[in-house]
Amino acid sequence: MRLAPPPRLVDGAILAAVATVAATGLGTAFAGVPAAAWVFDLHGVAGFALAVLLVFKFRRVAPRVGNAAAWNRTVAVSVATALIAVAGLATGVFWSLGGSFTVLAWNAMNLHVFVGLALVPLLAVHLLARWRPPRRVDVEGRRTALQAAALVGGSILAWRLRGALVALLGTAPSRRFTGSREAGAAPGNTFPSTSWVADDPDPIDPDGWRLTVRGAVERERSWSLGALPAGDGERATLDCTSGWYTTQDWRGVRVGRLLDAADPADGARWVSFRSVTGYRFSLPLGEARRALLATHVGDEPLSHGHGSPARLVAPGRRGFQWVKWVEAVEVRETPDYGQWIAIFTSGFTRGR
Ligand SMILES: Nc1nc2c(c(=O)[nH]1)N[C@H]1C(S)=C(S)[C@@H](COP(=O)(O)O)O[C@H]1N2
Ligand SMILES: [Mo]
Repeated sequence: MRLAPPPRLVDGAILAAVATVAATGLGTAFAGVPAAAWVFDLHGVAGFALAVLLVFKFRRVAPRVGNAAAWNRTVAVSVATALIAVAGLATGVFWSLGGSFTVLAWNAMNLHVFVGLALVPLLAVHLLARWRPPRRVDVEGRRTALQAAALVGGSILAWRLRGALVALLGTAPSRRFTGSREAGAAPGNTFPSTSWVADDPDPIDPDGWRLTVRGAVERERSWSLGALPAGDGERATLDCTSGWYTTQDWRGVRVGRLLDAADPADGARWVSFRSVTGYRFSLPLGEARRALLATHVGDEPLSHGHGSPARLVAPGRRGFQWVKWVEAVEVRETPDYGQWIAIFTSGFTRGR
């Protein structure tokens, strides 16, 4: 006898699995400390569950897709959705097994993200045309509970076996809990240089550069590079969401010292770090105080590619938040929602 759970139950479970991989996939961009490792685990487990559910689904719909007479726009969207889902699973499994490849400028992890982002709208269109909610009869009974338990248990087991397999094969020996692999173990500027989207300013003349602390402060302050307080340092890991990391000794000035000099207003809650390019990102005030504005890495002055003259070092945050080429520190009373646009557009608008 073939195991064939009710179609609407399978479809409902697929929706739940996709919602989970989408939410946790986004969540990984904010998971930079080991305590957040569960986000990656949940992402992986939900991915395995999705793979199993898709086997049931594809077995059911294959005859319809194979029937050329039945093809229309709805079927086309459904097939595209299926292909994208499979591509997402394939790139995810491949990457998490320690594999890597590059097409044009993208590695498996980049492609996994693109495919994941494409899946959400495709699935939404597919659901608008096809969604039938599970009925009571679809979910009733002990059998459903057992199948759900088997699916979740099996997926957890598969995720753990995957971890064991990677360890056994040694395919990703330097991997962090984020899945990122070490790139550039040497101290100094030799690790890779990346930008979120096309951010690539001309080198900044250090003699003309000034750092300004402004916004919700009692006294706006600004320093030339030579006058900028120095002497603070920290060993911290830059972990890019495209899947690599480097651990370095960073040197510069603790942001709290700059803030003290400018005396944040009573209502100050957020600190936004602004690049000459318009790229910007903010941290809550307390965390910003502990962060470092680095001018040096591994005893070398930062190279242009790494954000010279100064870049944010925000331990525990993923790389995209480590703003490069910082020229202003803006103290704010409210969150800066515009940053979510700025990180995508700064490479095209030059920020001015
Ligand atoms: N101004 C600016 N800062 C930026 C970026 C950017 O595009 N523009 N990219 C971020 C991303 S995605 C990462 S991973 C790190 C990379 O730092 P690196 O080039 O020194 O390795 O810088 C971050 N800081
Ligand atoms: Mo990144």
